[in-house]
Amino acid sequence: MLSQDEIDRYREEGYLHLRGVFHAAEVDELREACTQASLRRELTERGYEERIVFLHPLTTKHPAFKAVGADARIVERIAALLGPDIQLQQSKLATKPPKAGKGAFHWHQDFAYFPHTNTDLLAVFVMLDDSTLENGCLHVAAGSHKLGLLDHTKDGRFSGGVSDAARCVDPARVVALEGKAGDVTIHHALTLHASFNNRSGRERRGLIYQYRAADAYQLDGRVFDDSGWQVRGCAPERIRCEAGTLPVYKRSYNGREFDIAWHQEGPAAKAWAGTEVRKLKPGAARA
Ligand SMILES: O=C(O)CCC(=O)C(=O)O
Repeated sequence: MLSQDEIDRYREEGYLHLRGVFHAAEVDELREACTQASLRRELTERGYEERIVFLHPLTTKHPAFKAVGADARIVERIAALLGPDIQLQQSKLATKPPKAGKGAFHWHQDFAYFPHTNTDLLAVFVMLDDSTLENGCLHVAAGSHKLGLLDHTKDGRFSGGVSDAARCVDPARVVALEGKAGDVTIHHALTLHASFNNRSGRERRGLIYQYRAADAYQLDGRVFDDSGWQVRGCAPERIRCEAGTLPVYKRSYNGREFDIAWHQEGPAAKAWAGTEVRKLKPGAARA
C-alpha cells in the first residue's frame, strides 16, 4: 500500500521512488529470464549493443515477467493512484547498450505515444541493474505532469520527443532516479522524462509496465498482445473522458507509416482511401 504522504507526493511531483520492492532472489530470477535464448536473439536482432531497445510484449516472454505485471506489491500500490479497476496498457524490457556513449532517450511524455480518453495512466519501472548516472538512469522533471500534453512534433510529424525541451524542462526540477536493483519507480503518463547515454560499459536493464485506469480508452498509438490485460478489478462498463482536445499525428514505426485511429478503420475502408467516390447530385438522395 502507498502511504498518504506517497500519494500526495505523486500527485504533486508526478513520480515516486519505492526502494527494495523486489528481493535479490527475485531480481536474480528476472535476470535469468532475460538470458533465455529467444530473448537474447531478439535483442541481438534489434541491435541492443548499439541502441536502446524496447522488447514488447514482455509479459508474454516469460512467466516471471507476467507475474511481476500482476504482483500485488505493484498493483495494490497503484490502485491508490488509478482506482480499483486497472489494466496493463503495455509491457517491455528496456535495455541500454553496454557500449559507452550510447542509449540516450529524449525528453517525452508517454501519453503522447498512446493518448487515451483520460490521463489516468502511469509507468512502473523495475530496476534489474543498479541504476546510476553513469549507466543512464531515468530522469524525471518533477511536477511536469501538470503542464498537460505538450507538443511532440517536428515538421508537423510525431517525433517521439517533446518539441521544446529547453522551455518545458526546468533544470532545477530534474531528478535522476538512481537506485538499486529491485527498486521501483512510478511516473505519471504526462511526466516529462528522459535518460542519457550509458557510460558504464555494462548493460542497464529495466522492466517497464504501463498501466491505465480501466475506464481510460485508448485513442491512438500501438496495441500489443498484452494490452488490456485486466490486472485488478473489473472491465469498465463506461469510458471516462476528460474535456479537451488531442492532436492527431502521422506516426511511423519500423519505417512503416500507420494511421491514427488504428482500430476505427477497417481494411476495406483503408484500401478505398483516396479512390473515386461517386458523387450524388444535390437532392439526389431524397429523389
Ligand atoms: O529505459 C529508459 O531509460 C527510457 C525509457 C523511457 O523513457 C520510456 O520507455 O518511456
